[in-house]
Amino acid sequence: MASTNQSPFYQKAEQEFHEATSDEERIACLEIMMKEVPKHKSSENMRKNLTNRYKKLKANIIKQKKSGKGGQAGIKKAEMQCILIGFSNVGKSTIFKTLTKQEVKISPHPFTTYQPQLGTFYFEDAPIQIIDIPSFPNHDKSLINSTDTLLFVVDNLEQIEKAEKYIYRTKAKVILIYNKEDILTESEKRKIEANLKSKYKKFNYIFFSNEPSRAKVDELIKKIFETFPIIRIYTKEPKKKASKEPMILKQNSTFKEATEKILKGISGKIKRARIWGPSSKFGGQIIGLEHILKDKDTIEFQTK
Ligand SMILES: Nc1nc2c(ncn2[C@@H]2O[C@H](COP(=O)(O)OP(=O)(O)O)[C@@H](O)[C@H]2O)c(=O)[nH]1
Ligand SMILES: [Mg+2]
Repeated sequence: MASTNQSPFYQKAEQEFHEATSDEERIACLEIMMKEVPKHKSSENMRKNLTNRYKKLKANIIKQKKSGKGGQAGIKKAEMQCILIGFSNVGKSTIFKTLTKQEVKISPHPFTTYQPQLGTFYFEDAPIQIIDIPSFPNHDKSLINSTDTLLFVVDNLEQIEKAEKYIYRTKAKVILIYNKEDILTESEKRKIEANLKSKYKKFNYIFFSNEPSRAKVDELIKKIFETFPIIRIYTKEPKKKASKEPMILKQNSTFKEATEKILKGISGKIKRARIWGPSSKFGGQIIGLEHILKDKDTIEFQTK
């Protein structure tokens, strides 16, 4: 396909098409190319060619979905997962980089993020997975519908309603990140805040920017952590210190469930178990298998 005389967007999309590693990515590139290619007669063949490729790829994806692939294909979902969503150029990839300290492709080109980018950040000692996915309308629907928490990034209020059709089906919790706080005047910010508090009451929101203070980053991470219905449980061996990394369990899990997560079948072999922390009456209290755990408990047990 001759790409000389094409727009810079076309050329960039074409280059990214050739470097693409997934059909989703190729489709996103082709969509830009189809939009950018001139509509006059001399490029008719080129348009046909693009449309044919596009249709083939779409058909491929539908076939894959039917055969049970799809969902979080290729992604090992962590116990706590959040996904950055929003329109292009609102600053999603920049937030990804702020949180994970990991490089991603950031550019003023509107469709830079084709493929989900995976990263991790920590709340205290608990790892949280974050994914940067393509912007609306090229977002990954199955990821949005299957994740725990959506980080919905906007840089103006109109985007909230425009995005409604993309997220209304999800069961995930949503945090609204009003980004680019740095370019807002105090009075603009006050107006936005008033709107968020009246019209968009349902959203848990935070203002953010590409140069956030440490306190701001911590505030965002805490907000995200609080959306997950989980508890962190530390384990220890008698006379030793507790584990550094907690195990992550669903809220209201029992001691039995915690031990089973460590090793299947082990709960039947427990001789004596003790607990420290929020669910204990006193440090070192002896508990039974059905004891309900709380966030930040430490458990210790001996087996027969
Ligand atoms: N002023 C300002 N610009 C930002 C901010 N965050 C990102 N940008 C710029 O917005 C553009 C798009 O950012 P990017 O993270 O790639 O957006 P994405 O398309 O949502 O992933 C880039 O030029 C960034 O430098 C911010 O907080 N303030
Ligand atoms: Mg991006």
